[in-house]
Amino acid sequence: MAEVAGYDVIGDIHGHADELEALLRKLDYRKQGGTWRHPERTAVFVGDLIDRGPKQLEVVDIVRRMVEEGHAKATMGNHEFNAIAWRTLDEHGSPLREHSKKNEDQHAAFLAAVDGNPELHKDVVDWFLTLPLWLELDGINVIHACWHTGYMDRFADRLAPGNRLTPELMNEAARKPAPGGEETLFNAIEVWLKGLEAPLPVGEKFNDKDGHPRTEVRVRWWDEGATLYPEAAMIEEHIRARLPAVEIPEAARYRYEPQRPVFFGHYWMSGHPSIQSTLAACTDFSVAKQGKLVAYRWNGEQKLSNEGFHYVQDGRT
Ligand SMILES: [Mn+2]
Repeated sequence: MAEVAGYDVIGDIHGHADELEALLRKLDYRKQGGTWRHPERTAVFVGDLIDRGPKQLEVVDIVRRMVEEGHAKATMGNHEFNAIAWRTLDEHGSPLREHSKKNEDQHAAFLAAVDGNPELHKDVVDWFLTLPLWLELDGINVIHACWHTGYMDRFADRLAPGNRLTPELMNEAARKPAPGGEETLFNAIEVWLKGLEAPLPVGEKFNDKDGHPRTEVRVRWWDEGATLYPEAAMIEEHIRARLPAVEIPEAARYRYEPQRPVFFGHYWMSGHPSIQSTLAACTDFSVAKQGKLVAYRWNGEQKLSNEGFHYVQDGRT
């Protein structure tokens, strides 16, 4: 039998180091010389290591050691992207991500963890910038939110080797282009790291989980059959129930074409871990909202199944 790489794809951690260590232990990883490792397998992190949870730097340390010593790979989440933009200055000396109350609240747990230690803050954020935006591994694709080949075809050439951002690219990636202007790396990052969204029909709006008003809704990009708002919207049930049964715009429709499994996180799933389709699996089951920290243990199968999921909850296996 040909040797197949074994990957354990691990969902959004958001500062929950105890759950991460419990999950790694459950997957037969062991800590040796300060680094978690498995003798045969590689862990793959989908991003969103930070914000919200109680052990920000502990999570970064665990993952970074694994990556640097070759026991794991990791892609960038929107929270790492925002952390870079928070402390990167534009040509006028203003931060690329505005230091507003809302943005500060979202980043508070991480900022508290690096408070008083600007060198550590810089070191961690510099490492975030080395994380690839997506990974094409031996047999699987991995990205934080949405594998969008259209944007990859358009913008991959501009990225640093390994699909990485640079300080120069951050200027473009973090700044919204003028309305009606040509799309930039900003638009691609929005989709890759935050997901494909559709504007709601005129007059519709809702409040998100943090109470912020939204007029756009995330769509189930992995489901090519979902073309009407109530089918496509990733939204709480009571809001979905009142969405009009009209088609989402063409630009918000997308079909995942690569014939290999794709793993992602980001979507705050709840309940028992299950795949989206035999080619698509979300590994974010909301550990930061009393949910589960989830891994999909991939052994080379071309069709994913719910049997692949392993998880911990509240640090318990
Ligand atoms: Mn995310």
